[in-house]
Amino acid sequence: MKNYKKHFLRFAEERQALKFGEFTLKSGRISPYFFNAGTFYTGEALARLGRHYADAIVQSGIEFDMLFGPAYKGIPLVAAVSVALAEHHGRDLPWAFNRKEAKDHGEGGWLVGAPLQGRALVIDDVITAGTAIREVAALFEKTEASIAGVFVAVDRQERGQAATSADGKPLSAIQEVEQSLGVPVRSIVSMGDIITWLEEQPEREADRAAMQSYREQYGVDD
Ligand code: OMP
Repeated sequence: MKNYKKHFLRFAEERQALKFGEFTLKSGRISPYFFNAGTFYTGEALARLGRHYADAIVQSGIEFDMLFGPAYKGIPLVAAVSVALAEHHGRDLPWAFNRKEAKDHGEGGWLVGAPLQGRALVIDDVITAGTAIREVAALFEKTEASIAGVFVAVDRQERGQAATSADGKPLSAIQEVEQSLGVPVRSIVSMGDIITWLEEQPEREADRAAMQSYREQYGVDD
């Protein structure tokens, strides 16, 4: 596993963003781990998080003209990533986010920030079933802009609703989104990375075993 992934996992655990235990997901599944992007709530933590995303985004090679953060969790993330790309990678790009409730006074509308133009990289926290990201795709249909790709912190690599690959294997929710939207979806780390990281720490065998059995029940392979 690459060093930047390890650094990110250590940082996420330090901030208690990554936790092991028993958590009920939006899907109703009971998960042995949870990633909560809401815990990066100091200036320093958010700045570091932004740098982690920015480094991984640059490494991914995805090409884009602007950044977009879906309400609500994507809003601080897209701001932090925009700052990190400008300060650490010399890429000063426009960024925008949506309101969940469109405003009917003042400047009005559902979009805040840069006009949606060109290829937008969507920044979000986690994809489990892909529901949230499909809502973003519906928003983009009303605009001239296109989605260049989606970048999240954690790909949970859970099985999607129905689709299978050409060889009949189940697709993950992210793979389903990639197929239906026709864009790359990338993450800083995946569930597979978290398992590998736990394997390297023998004292954490119980967490690793719980992760593995969840993966066998709901997951897809790397
Ligand atoms: P989907 O819309 O099903 O892809 O779920 C993504 C959302 O689930 C995230 O935006 C969170 O609200 C929530 N979530 C987490 O934040 N962290 C997790 O580890 C798991 C979930 C989840 O409920 O699946």
